[in-house]
Amino acid sequence: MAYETIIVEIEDHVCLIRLNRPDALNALNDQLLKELARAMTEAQANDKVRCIVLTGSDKAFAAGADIKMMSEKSFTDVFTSDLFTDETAAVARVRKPVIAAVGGYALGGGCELAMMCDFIIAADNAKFGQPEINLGVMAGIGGTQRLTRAIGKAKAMDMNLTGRFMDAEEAERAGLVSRIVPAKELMKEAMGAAQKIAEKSMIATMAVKESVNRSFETTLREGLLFERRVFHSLFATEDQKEGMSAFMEKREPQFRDR
Ligand code: CO8
Repeated sequence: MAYETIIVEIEDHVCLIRLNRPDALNALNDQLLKELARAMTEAQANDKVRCIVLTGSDKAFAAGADIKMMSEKSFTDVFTSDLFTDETAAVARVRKPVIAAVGGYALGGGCELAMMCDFIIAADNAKFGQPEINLGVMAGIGGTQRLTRAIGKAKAMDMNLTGRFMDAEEAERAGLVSRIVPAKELMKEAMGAAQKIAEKSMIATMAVKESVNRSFETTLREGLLFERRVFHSLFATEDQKEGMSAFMEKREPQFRDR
């Protein structure tokens, strides 16, 4: 079934997913989140895809959950429907690496969606924020949890309590984004990073993702043990033999995900 609120392209093993509700600054509504969840699940299942890039427009990655859609909802509506829960879980569940390429506004659910990705590359015009407090509510899909882990309590409290926006430079200083580039180079940079990842052994890139994410869920001792066991297991792969042989033979490795 064709998508209406996102655009999906696959180029050189990279799946590019572009949020596409320009009239609403890519505000996240039911349809968009359902389509995004489907695209992510399909990218995970597609053998040709080795890395995913999620982006929006020059003006907005996403300006939050769709306020028009939410405005009439009651407690019972949101509590019983698990608003957005399944769809966003599908995004966070993808095991292949996912890069968020953020230009313009990443606010509320938009900032939370970017944080569900593995790392964020920001354009110099990017603005991050959790302005739900201005609407009489609060973040609901990670803005008090993932943001606090990413930038610490002081800044997370500041952002969530005041609703102020953080520009790209502050976001990089705070550890929310991994790199900043001029806005017109955003997609080149993000696709370049994705191509680099796509050239590696996907067994190894998926193992890295799982291991880094484990650090948020466990103690240091358990995390180190998990990391060591995953490291050991990579010695059962042909890609480990290929990678190390290629280094010694001074040639580029040809990984085959085996
Ligand atoms: N929802 C719906 N429509 C939106 C949204 C939004 N979040 N953001 C922008 N739009 C629409 C505007 O209504 C406008 O539409 P129209 O032309 O029909 O009036 C169009 O996009 C352009 O917006 P503006 O004219 O406002 O553009 P500006 O450049 O003047 O301002 C801003 C851009 C600053 C981004 C401004 O639009 C803004 O403040 N938007 C709202 C930001 C916000 O509050 N986001 C948080 C939303 S709540 C949320 O995300 C909760 C997530 C948790 C869900 C939990 C589920 C369990």
